[in-house]
Amino acid sequence: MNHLTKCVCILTVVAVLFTLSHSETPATCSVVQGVIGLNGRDGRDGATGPKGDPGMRGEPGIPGERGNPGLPGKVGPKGNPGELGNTGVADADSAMKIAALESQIASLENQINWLKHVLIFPHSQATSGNKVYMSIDRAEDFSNSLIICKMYGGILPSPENSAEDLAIYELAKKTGKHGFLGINDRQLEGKFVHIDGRPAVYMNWRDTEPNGQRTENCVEQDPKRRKWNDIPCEWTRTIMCEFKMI
Ligand code: FUC
Ligand code: CA
Repeated sequence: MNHLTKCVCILTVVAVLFTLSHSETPATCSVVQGVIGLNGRDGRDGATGPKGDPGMRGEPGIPGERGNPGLPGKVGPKGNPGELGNTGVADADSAMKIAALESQIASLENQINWLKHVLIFPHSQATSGNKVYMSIDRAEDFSNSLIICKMYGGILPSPENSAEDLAIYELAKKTGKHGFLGINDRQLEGKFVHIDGRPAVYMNWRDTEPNGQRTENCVEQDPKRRKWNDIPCEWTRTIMCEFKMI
């Protein structure tokens, strides 16, 4: 049965019932065709559905930073007392051995220095007593010559007597060049002193020297005449150095 037919039948039944209730005569079922009704309204929305399931568990968090290191442990217990020392005789023995070794080391150091000097100053050598004079084939002013001699553990030649002056002259003769002595009057005009400030007692001036007054405060050895002359310290001269051997 379609929708329209259903409505017609319902209206018919209603009409019959209405007629029966308002008539005194026995009811006779006569079918009357009614007017087609309008469409009904849409039905109301259904009730809200049940609550959904909870979501999935989240990912675990990133691990935190490492904590600070703990404090150092407590100080350990005090150590046991040391063993008894050797007897006095053994100590003295060791001290003597150490002294002997130290002396040997000093001697070896001296020999090594000597070899170094021979290698560094191969050109010319001259000796007087324990002093050795050597030259380098290079010309410098007084200050630089002094620095270079010091660098190798020496000084500029500073003769204390005739023998030493002779040895320095022999060296100058070998090089054929004038060379500075350490003796100078840079500090006080006319007062000639050694590098360490001691007054020069032995001197070997050429006639009329020293004559430089304020302008010539350094001294050169003459390679031909074995005599000294005062000259300006700024002039350059072939380097001669003096080394003391033990
Ligand atoms: C020689 C010396 C002078 C001066 C001069 C620079 O001529 O005789 O005294 O030292 O060098
Ligand atoms: Ca002079």
